Amino acid sequence: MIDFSLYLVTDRGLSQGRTTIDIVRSAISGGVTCVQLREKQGSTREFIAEALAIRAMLDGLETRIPLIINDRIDVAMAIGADGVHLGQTDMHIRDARRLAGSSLFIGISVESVADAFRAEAEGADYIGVSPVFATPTKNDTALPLGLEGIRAIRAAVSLPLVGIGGIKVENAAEIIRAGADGVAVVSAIVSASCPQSAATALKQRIQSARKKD
Ligand code: TZP
Ligand code: MG
Repeated sequence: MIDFSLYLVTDRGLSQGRTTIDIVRSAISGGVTCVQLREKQGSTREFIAEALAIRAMLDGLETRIPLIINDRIDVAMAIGADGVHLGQTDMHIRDARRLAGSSLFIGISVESVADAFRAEAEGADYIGVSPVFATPTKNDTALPLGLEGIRAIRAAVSLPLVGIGGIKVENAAEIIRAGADGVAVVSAIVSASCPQSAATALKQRIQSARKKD
């Protein structure tokens, strides 16, 4: 089972000139537990080359950190990733499952309770509640679901659940207290001057929110 506590989603456009692999390495040393490589530009070959480099870096670490590929099940399968993360307009989970069988964890972003029910019925392994808060990082999101959305989806399904969208150190604890198993962030880590310290601060909020359960 994947530890979704602090889930880093990459974005080269927000990396301020630093490489994705350096950001991922720094963020892991601060406590990131799971990494999603999200590449919206560039060729398939470039995506695969980057994914392989990150996979090799992760394989050299003492702690096993899972690598999940955004959107592209072909890339995920080609590089032996741990999983693929799909959106509501990507391949249906049942089709992804037909291709990947049990070789990949399959996650999906859900924008409503109905999406979450469907994801569970179709065999998703985890869901992302998307977006929890408004965010400038992604401009085609549904309306923010808020903490109420996390609570409603938590009550509806038993799948592991992460919140994504507008999550920062200041509001990370609320996401956990609303019932999420983890928080997924882009800019809070990718754009931070020190991704390691940003991850440490987030992780600390997540862990203390759990202790107060
Ligand atoms: N999916 C829903 S919101 C989002 C994605 C990829 C972007 C989240 O970015 P940030 O910077 O953590 O708000
Ligand atoms: Mg997608």
